[in-house]
Amino acid sequence: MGRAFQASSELFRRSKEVVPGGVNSPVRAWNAVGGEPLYIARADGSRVFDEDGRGYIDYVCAWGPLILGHAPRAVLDALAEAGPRGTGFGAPTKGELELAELVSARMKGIEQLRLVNSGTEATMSAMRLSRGYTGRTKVLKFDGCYHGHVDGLLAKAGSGVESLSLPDSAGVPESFTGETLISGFNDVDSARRLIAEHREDLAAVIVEPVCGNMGVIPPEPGFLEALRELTRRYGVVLIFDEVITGFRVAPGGAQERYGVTPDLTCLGKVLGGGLPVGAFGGRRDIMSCLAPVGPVYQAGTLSGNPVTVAAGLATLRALEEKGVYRELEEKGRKLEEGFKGVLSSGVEGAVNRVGSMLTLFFGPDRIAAPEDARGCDRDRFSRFFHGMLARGIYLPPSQFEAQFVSLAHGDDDIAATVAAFADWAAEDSSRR
Ligand code: KE4
Repeated sequence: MGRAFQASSELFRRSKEVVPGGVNSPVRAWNAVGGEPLYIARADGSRVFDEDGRGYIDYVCAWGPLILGHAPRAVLDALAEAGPRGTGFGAPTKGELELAELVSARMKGIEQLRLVNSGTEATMSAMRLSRGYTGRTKVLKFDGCYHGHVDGLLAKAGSGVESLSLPDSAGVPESFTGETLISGFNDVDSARRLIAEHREDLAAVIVEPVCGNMGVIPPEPGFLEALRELTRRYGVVLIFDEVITGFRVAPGGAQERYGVTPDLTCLGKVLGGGLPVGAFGGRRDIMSCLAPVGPVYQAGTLSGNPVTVAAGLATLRALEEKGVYRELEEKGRKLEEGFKGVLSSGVEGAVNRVGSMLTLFFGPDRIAAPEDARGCDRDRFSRFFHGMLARGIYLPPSQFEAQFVSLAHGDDDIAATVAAFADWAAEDSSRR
């Protein structure tokens, strides 16, 4: 890295001595786009600042949680108030009750909620709960959807998409993914066949209602409705993994936006306002199978941590302000239209957007399923990533991630981002 990134480069060199790959989560290493990661020293509103003092308009937003923007006053005030009262008790608190009541009021499918500490913990627990409730063992997931690093869900399609899956990570025994089926995302016929064929021992279907982990891929009309009808018909638990979409694409998440109510919902990210959090919740008859009421065990030392809960309550209450979701929608639309304007000048690609989460894909002009995204021009995305970084725009370091717009992103940020894309596109095209 050049002088401009000297501090980050030195920190990265040191980190690799004591942290695997120098990072605490693989995507942060920038392997998908090359180069060395920036070390972020601080952030404010729509911007992050690296250890070399350079500022960037940020569209990672900590991978989704920071829907209000960085260091919002409401959350900082809540933390300043909660911290001095104690950073943890390992006991029930009024705050966790208020958070559960607030989530239940927003998502009518959630009659009861259990707080945990990550999205992975939420999906892992929802899977075990579904198996305990139904007495069945298999789970169906969708190609391209990611639900955290749960052993049984780190699975890839076997010989054909409709065969039992194979481990997608070292360290996961075949027996752990042997109960996992994989269908095509937005492929109703595939889902129908698999659910009907395995209905006797299928415990749950888990889906990202908007696929956010192949870049943003919205559900085709009828896809979620079909999953709802099929799972209801065979007594299979329908789980919406709303770790990204929860409180992001509508006040009540994707289940509100698309009008499909799952049996269980997994949450994270926005729910904690940037602090470590996860949650799973849903139908009372299913949730009552959880310890200490029922036989399905699940626990967590830091579940419902009072400081995290304070940040989450402040975030969700700020999202109750009138017009907030219209504002998020408008900001997302402006960025999408700006990107499309540049694409129309001769850059091959597409933009998928749902609310304030979007992805600019290079290559195909329509991305309707994960296999379309796999056909993207990843080299061009890498050049785009670095070209935008050089122009002061900090994007997710992978073609297969969502860009997030927050309430802190102003029209000037969006205009500067579009101008940077246009400037890079002209430069990149002249090189080809
Ligand atoms: P965590 O365990 O990382 O809190 O959540 C796992 C998870 C579950 N479900 C969905 C739909 C998710 O997107 C995630 C995690 N998202 C990734 C980014 N796409 C987090 C970034 C990372 O892994 O560092």
